[in-house]
Amino acid sequence: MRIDRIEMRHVKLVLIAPFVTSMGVEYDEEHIIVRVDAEGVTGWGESVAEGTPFYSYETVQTAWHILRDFLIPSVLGKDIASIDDAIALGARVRGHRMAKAGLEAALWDAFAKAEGKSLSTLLGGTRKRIDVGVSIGIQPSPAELVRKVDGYLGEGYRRIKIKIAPGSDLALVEAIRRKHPTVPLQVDANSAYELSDIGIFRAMDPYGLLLIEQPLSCDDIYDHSKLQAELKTPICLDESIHSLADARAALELKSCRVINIKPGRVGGFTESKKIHDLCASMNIPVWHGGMLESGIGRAGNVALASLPNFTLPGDISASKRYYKEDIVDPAFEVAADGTMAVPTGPGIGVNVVMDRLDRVTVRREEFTRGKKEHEGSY
Ligand code: OSB
Ligand code: MG
Repeated sequence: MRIDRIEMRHVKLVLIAPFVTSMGVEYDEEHIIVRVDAEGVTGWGESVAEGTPFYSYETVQTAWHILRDFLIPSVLGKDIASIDDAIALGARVRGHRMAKAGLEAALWDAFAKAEGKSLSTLLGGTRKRIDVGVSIGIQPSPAELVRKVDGYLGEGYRRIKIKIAPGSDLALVEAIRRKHPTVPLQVDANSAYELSDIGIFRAMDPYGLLLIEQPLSCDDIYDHSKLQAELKTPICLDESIHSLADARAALELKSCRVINIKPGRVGGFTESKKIHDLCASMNIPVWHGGMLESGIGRAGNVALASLPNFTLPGDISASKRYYKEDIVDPAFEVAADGTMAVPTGPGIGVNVVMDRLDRVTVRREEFTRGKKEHEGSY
């Protein structure tokens, strides 16, 4: 498929409520939407690099630079026979996985549409519906958190994840467990603790959590193995896993018993599938993480989460949980049974609503056969 044109948009989406984690407060989400036009087909992808380097070292600005100056020129105007071809062309770029994943996602959508297949089918998905959970930011009080949990359980969500940070941890778990002794519950520390904080995790161990997500440093695998050896509760790694090699190291070292897959964090759907397959072969469950994506990124997440070893509910919630209005139609919805339909139409299976996309675009640049054609501010 000849890559005729690529467009990038820096978008800024206002969250319906601030999202508070151990990394700080987010009021809006900045991402890059990538559009690829190839032989009459249009593919869409979303790079989940954020406005700030607090979750990952990548930001919208670094991803923009890497896409504009290296990744887009590596494929533009070329005849790409497969996604693996495109990956090989950009492979000299080290790291910058969120930048790579945004372009790769747009190519997957374009290839799927060219073949008239859904992205789920092209990725090897086997489910028509996926189980979804919800990731709740740190609330002003345990009582407020329990109210939020009640609301989401009422909407059908199949599992609750709460963010924790030193000083806002055990009491939150206790408060939820008092009211909901058996509801599937997990915590996410986003790397806020050290091995010397093991007492907190020992104290959480009796509460039957599904897992403890990324308790220790974002680049650690070794200390997590020491922590996991002391706990009944499975550790799940998020930030520490950037590749198949990281996943293998973590599993061989027994640093975790579950892995959270986010295509942006690992460089795209192709690497995600490899991690999924490795975990399946080792009887390690995976689940799909989230980066507060718009409907474009969310569609890709839903498709990937339809693969068979995504056996735990993902951080893939309804569009309206994040944004007043999604930029795709139809918006993503959660049914009363806590499941979400996997789109069946070609590619991502949802339509990008152009006037809504225009309204959230703060910068746009387009490239045609290696030339920068237009750069504009909205
Ligand atoms: O650690 O999983 C995380 C959002 C931004 C950055 C990191 C994380 C998250 C979430 C939100 O937990 C998940 C979602 O999209 O619902
Ligand atoms: Mg996480």
